Amino acid sequence: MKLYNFFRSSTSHRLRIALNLKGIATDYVAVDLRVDEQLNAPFKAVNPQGLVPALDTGEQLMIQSPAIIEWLEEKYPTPALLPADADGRARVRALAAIVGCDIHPINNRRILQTLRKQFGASEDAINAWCGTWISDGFDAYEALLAADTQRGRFSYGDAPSMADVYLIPQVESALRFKVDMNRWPLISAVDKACGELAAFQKAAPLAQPDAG
Ligand SMILES: N[C@@H](CCC(=O)N[C@@H](CS)C(=O)NCC(=O)O)C(=O)O
Repeated sequence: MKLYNFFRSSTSHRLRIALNLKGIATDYVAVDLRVDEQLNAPFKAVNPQGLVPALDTGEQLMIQSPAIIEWLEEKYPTPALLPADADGRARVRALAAIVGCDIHPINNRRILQTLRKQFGASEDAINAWCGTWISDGFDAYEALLAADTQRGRFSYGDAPSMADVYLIPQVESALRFKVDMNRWPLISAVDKACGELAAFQKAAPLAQPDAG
């Protein structure tokens, strides 16, 4: 399989974590967002949306990290990234959606470029924008962790789940935008637990061949 991605992209990062947890090796194809390579014709032929990641399985070209991660879960069910029961699955998907639907999309590169170019936002303003939406989502995520009477070492129980797959890249991005993580001790503890696992270490931005 060929994985089109960029080391610092958090949606690429989440897919790398899921692939590693499932033990699936891929060929790394770097798409350099710093020079807008995602908008060039060769990559647009892979993903007409001009967004990473994309996964070429040899049989299908797949886009949209949530769809690919759900596909991985169905196709390679072990180890499971979703709980066995419907209530648990709804909980894990809700945690993942806080990041995937409500934090990441409004802090994405093209949104920030529009704020800079069309609305004249300074880098301080950009950091404040990202900090606002990260804090909003992390406050809720932390509250949900705090209310979990069965809380384990990870976002849901004692094994990494789809929620962690989404959360950890967002923590990485929060640090990049100079957000103080001390405000969320439970999220920070989950980040630490994940950071001890090879699947997360190997997926980290700085461990990728295009890091720089
Ligand atoms: N919903 C998409 C979002 C993908 C996405 O936004 N990717 C970002 C990197 S994290 C990207 O390619 N940005 C390029 C740009 O904004 O021009 C997914 O989860 O795959």
